[in-house]
Amino acid sequence: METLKGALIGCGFFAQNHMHAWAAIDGAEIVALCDRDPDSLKNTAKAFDVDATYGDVAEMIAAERLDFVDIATTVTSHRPLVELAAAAGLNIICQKPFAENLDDARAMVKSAQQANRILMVHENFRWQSAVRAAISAIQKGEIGTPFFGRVSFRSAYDVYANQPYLATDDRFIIQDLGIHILDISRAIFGNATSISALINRINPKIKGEDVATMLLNHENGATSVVDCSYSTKRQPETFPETLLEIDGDRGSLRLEAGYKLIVHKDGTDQVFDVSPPLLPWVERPWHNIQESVQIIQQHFVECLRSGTNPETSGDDNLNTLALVEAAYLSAQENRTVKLDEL
Ligand code: NAD
Ligand code: 89V
Repeated sequence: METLKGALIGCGFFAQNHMHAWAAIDGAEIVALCDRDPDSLKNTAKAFDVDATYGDVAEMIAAERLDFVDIATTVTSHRPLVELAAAAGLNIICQKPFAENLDDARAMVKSAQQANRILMVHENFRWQSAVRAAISAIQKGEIGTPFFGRVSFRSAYDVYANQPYLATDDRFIIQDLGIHILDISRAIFGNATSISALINRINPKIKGEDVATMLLNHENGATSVVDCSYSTKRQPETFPETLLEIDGDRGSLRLEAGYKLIVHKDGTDQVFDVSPPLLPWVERPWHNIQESVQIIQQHFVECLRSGTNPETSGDDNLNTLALVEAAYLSAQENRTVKLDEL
């Protein structure tokens, strides 16, 4: 089988993880890099031994024979880059947040559909092995039908050091991190019909909100609370773990700090260590997220090979993005927002 050829667009902080993961994945290779910043481009090309480098995406697409592009730029560039790649007949994996707003996201999905190409969002938190273990226990019916969940991410880790835009953008925690946690809630309970959100800014040095508490009503009647904070000083510092408490009609499940999964059923607890493996290229505490990058990119390659729609496709991600938009609207207008308003 021929190796799929891809190009990375955006060689910044997080793209280094993409490159390590691509190097570990069979059946696909990154043959070209693009970044507007010459230093990032040069350093990434050197670190991963890629010869073909470009400062302009259109030039790269015209010059290279590619099967896919991996878009690892920040959100403002996602729509033009996705549309350019789709128009060139390329498959696309695009980082989250997928788009700045729902109209852009819908247009991006349409562009890939019209080109008959696969468009996947790099929505990787639901692919973390610990989260996946919890989701699969629930899907296997271990706790019966889930009716309540708390999906929680609370930390005071200094995320601004590596990603300075998180401190200066108007929107912060829901758009950057809450988007993952809302997506995990969707992976467990399915789509939501309404959301109520409260937001706060505790850290005076940043522009956006760093605390969000959201209440979701799901189509299947379940309720979930999705709570996120980057101003929670605690021991142990759990960055970047998502903690879960899920109640079902036959039992309950908890994913606790330290990747401890507890399934309670028939009156007893079963305890599992679901710590992510330490891949050769990862670094604590990011190893959890880094492993999920490799898993999601592997899923993308499998979808390209089989021609199937990815689990976290652009189309699917419209529902996660809608929750983000609805949460901001809810917080702004201090009311419950129905998803069908958007
Ligand atoms: P970054 O600013 O470090 O890197 C982005 C790079 O893209 C920069 O080098 C910039 O020069 C380049 N770029 C921007 N527009 C371009 C264009 N049109 N053409 C070519 N190059 C362009 O950003 P980052 O922190 O690496 O974040 C990138 C994305 O990854 C963001 O959307 C962020 O939310 C996401 N992210 C995801 C995770 C995750 O777990 N899924 C974690 C961290 C960051
Ligand atoms: O995963 C992310 O999207 C990152 C972080 C973990 C810092 O929130 O931006």
